[in-house]
Amino acid sequence: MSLDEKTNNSYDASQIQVLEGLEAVRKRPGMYIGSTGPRGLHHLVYEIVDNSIDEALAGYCRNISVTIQPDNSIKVEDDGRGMPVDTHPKLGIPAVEVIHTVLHAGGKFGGGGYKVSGGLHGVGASVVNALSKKLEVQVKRNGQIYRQTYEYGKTTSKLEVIGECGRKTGTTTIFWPDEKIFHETTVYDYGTIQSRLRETAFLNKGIKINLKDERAGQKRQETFFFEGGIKEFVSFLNEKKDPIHQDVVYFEVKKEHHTVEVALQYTDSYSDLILGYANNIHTVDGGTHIVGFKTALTRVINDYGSKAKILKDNEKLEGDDVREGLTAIVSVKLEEPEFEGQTKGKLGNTEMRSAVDQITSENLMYFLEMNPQQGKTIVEKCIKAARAREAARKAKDLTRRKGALDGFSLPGKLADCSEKDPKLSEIFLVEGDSAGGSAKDGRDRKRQAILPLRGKILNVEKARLDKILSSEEIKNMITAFGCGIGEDFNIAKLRYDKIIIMTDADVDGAHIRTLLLTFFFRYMRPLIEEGHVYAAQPPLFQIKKGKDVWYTYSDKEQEEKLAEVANLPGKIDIQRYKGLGEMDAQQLWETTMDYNTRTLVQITIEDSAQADEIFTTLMGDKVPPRKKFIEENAHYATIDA
Ligand code: 28F
Repeated sequence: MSLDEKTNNSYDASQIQVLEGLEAVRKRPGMYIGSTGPRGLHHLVYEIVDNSIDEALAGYCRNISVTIQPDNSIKVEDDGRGMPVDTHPKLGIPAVEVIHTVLHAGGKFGGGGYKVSGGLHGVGASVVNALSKKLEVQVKRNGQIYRQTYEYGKTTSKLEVIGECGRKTGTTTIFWPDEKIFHETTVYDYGTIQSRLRETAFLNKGIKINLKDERAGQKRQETFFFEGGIKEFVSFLNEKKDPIHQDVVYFEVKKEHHTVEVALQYTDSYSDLILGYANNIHTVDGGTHIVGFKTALTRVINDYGSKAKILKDNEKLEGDDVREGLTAIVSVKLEEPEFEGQTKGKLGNTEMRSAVDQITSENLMYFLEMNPQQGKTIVEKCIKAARAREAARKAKDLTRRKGALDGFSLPGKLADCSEKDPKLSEIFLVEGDSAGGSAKDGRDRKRQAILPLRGKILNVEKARLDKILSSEEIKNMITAFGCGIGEDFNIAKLRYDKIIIMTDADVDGAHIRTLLLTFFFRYMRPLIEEGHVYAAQPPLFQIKKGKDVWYTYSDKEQEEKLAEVANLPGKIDIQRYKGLGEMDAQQLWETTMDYNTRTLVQITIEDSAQADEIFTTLMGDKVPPRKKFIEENAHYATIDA
């Protein structure tokens, strides 16, 4: 059937394809944007911005602006060439309409540059359109301003010229997310968009990205523009650390089918932060580019160290030694990236391993030879790390010989549970011996183990592994959990499904919880990543009236409960709990440990770079950044925790 025979109530193949495509997106949005929670909501922004980034990487766009509008709609503008508006030869509709209504259309493969921004390979516009209750696109091209509108992905107006624009060109997209899809929330979070746009600007040097919030009471705006790209990204990540050498090592090598860009700088910290990207997508699970980088790093530091006579011939530095205190960004851009793993967070292209290895080897060796003073400082830092690792290994072997660290003899303070299946058992880390005693008496002995912690544990942010392993509390936890530490860590050996931190609901309790989380984040990160770590929520108050007893867990709940019981008979008695130790075993069980009545808060990491920054700021040894962080975030730490 030719197009002109089409009547307006009949569908030809392409219209049916359009409807099916967008229906598919609306039926299973998670398949296209990961989730329909806040992360999926923010993914809509990234998809549209990626299209502008592609236009910038093609060399036609210099400025991108993102605006959160008062009604929580998002406006993205770029000054690229403007989406094409000519009529599609087969479909008989404008190209801009095809891009917004046909799934898997708009992919910008072929032609000069290769599409490098992440996400759905340019199909983002049609997915965002399908998941928006309204979307408007304006194109400045050929001296005219074109406009078209859609609702739930379906065209609601013909492409029309609404004005003139002289020589200006570009694309502007405004979309209103569909609350029927994003039922959890359609409210955008400035900080989330801010950190993503900042990261995007770091990864694409020279592109100016403006962010503006126009919502009442939170109006603000800022611009991200980094000529130095990932070199400035490393400096940004190291702002709250102490670099041990002057320059950020930086090199970029463009080959015919891929580009490799690396920036790195060592600090006096004991942990490493290595962020990998492929086509601007953060490869959270690493991949071939990261393997290649790490292999080259270890080889070059050893080769340079022995060539410069800083390393003795028998001294050999291991991977962990050369990564201690390292902040590095490895960003690769390639035509056909292969993402692997459950969350597609791992780069699979085998050619990138050797490519990154070879480029890093040549350029890092060149930097060290041209900067011998900085080279010496770096190698000496790695040697110190190696010596500490040796000391830690001796400490582990020593304690292992005494049988304290291996899995067979558990620490005396641990009241273990009788259940042997890790999936069914949980361990409470309890602050203080008295609360520990009540927890032991009140618990479910079959499935609940108790490990009392005496006061504050060591702040691992400021200590090396050998010192950490000299702390009894730390050793007890390592033994009790059964899954080792650092590079020996093996989550498969974890002896409990839940690790529940139970501390007083006061400042000291919060400090102990933070110290524990710092230890887990630095030395047992998969515990948090796989959702095994929880915080118990003890009650703040007990209300007694006659023979009735209630427990409340926040000031707000306390007020509500008092109002609720106000006109019940009998004298009221209110007890504010200063600490866990004020509860007897029965109360502790009922309020905080009983599976049916307790509240547990699961600890998660949204963004590892951000988490690294927070632990460095809060637990590191630079006071000004900590003071600033606490001032800026104190309002989150309400009493109604
Ligand atoms: C606010 C969001 O989406 N900007 C875009 C362009 C420019 C071209 C283009 C986009 C379909 C398959 C080519 C213009 N002139 N901002 C944006 N700017 N898409 S999306 O073409 C998509 C076509 O490949 C463009 C010449 N070539 C490309």
